[in-house]
Amino acid sequence: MVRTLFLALAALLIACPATGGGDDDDAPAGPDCANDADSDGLDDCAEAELGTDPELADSDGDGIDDADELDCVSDPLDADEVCYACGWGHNDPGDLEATGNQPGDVMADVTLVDQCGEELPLYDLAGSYHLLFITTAWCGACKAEALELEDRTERIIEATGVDFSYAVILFQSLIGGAPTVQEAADYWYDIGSPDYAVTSNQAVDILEATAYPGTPLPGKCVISPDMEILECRAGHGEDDWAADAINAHLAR
Ligand SMILES: [Ca+2]
Ligand SMILES: [Ca+2]
Ligand SMILES: [Ca+2]
Ligand SMILES: [Ca+2]
Repeated sequence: MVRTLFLALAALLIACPATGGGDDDDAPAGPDCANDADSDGLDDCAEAELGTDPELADSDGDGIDDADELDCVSDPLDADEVCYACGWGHNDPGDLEATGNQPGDVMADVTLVDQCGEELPLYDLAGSYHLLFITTAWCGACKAEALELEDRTERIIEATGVDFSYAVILFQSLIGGAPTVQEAADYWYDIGSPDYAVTSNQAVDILEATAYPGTPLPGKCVISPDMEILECRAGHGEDDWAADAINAHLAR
């Protein structure tokens, strides 16, 4: 939905004249592309195209102005959708359907809670490649490996040329039960406050959603921009194979 809005806005900005009205006196009066009546950062012409209220800065009344919602990839016409505190986009295209948990399948939209304490449906990671680093809060060796993930990110981007990120998913707490919100935040801090998502999967359904059986730790699954599982592996080690999996997907 939001991506559609972005495309509409981009097309609009190309199509819109710099000033409204034009030279044709017979043309009906339309929105004024040079005017931003509600001072929300979107001109009246853009608001007409998007369907937002040109007289109201916050069309859906969720506390965030229309232009700010577009900037953070959030729907300005859905009061239930606001900017993520951690800055993710609401990237779920809305048309993905889970098909299974094996390579080649579109995986299920499991619910995560990020390091900012907010729910992050997995499908909001759509639009770019990810390696899901699936582990537990108690696995110290996994946490030591996670310290390397930012460096590995750079190498994988260099080897593939695509937008790529890790996402850490905890499926057990320090004492082996379901992970807590605070444990994801603590884990994120302990591994150097990286830019990528560090999450808890409190429903512990990530293991059903992928081919990774939960042992040995950590599990690793490479996911396409359309949430297709490309490959899963288990255990410690370098992740150069992830770049190979992405390049194989690109070559299809
Ligand atoms: Ca406006
Ligand atoms: Ca508005
Ligand atoms: Ca709003
Ligand atoms: Ca909204």
